[in-house]
Amino acid sequence: MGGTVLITGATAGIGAAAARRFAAAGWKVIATGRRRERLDALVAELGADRACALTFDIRDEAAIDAALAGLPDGFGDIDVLINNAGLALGTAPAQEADLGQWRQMIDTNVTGLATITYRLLPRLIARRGVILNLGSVAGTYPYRGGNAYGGTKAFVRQFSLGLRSDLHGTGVRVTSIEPGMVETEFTLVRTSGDQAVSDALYAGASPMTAADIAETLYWVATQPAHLNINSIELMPVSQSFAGFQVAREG
Ligand code: NDP
Ligand code: 8X3
Repeated sequence: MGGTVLITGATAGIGAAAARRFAAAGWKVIATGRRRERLDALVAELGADRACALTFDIRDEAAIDAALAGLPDGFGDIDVLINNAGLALGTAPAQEADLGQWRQMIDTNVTGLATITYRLLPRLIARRGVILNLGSVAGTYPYRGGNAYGGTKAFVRQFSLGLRSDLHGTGVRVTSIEPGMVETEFTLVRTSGDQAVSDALYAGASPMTAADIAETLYWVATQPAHLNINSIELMPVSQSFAGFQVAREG
């Protein structure tokens, strides 16, 4: 059972958990990210016959191309693409935000995701494969400080639906996976390494775990070939919605 899955952002969090979940079920895993030492450790853990690493920054189109051209023998027939690499940077309102951080989120979460998807489409079509895109509840529900991050995830959701339409008749399945709060390095990255803020956010909230999302990814990827899950939104029980706000004069 199983095929070959390429997971972007497999050095941490959801991507690393997905690599372990698919490998445990007998899949071959192509793990990608920027941090080479983490990818090497993951490959050593999963076994070099089961896993390989491609080190690149997903914002770098030439690096993506070079990495894919260097795929080792036995890993070229990609059945599942998990577009997971991504990040949020900052929590400031738009008028106080850092434009460089907005650009990095857009370049990573939007342009990088679209680029690697485009490059892998021929292989995925040839395999009647599966594309799983990591969106977020932030792409549907606005919250203060979510600005550009939420915008990138709205792109992921709509891009996923558009791919479904374009790939009609190819047998390729596409799903937008839209989690709420998952405890990973996400908040550490968002706060430029503030462990105390990250710990405080998750404390007492029983957030979802990376393994929860990995299980969902695995479940979606292994549905029968005639069945497409268009989107999945999932949250910890402790997280829900707040209302509108009204600014009054005077
Ligand atoms: P982590 O910070 O734990 O992992 C993020 C991964 O993305 C890392 O492996 C990182 O690898 C990779 N990545 C980031 N920037 C780049 C880049 N420029 N090039 C290549 N890889 C990159 O976060 P999560 O596991 O939580 O996040 C995974 C996905 O899930 C993201 O798309 C995120 O938006 C989404 N998500 C997360 C939620 C959460 O609450 N945690 C909720 C909803 C969605 P490296 O740094 O080694 O390059
Ligand atoms: C991040 C989800 O709930 O932290 O994508 O905004 S949340």
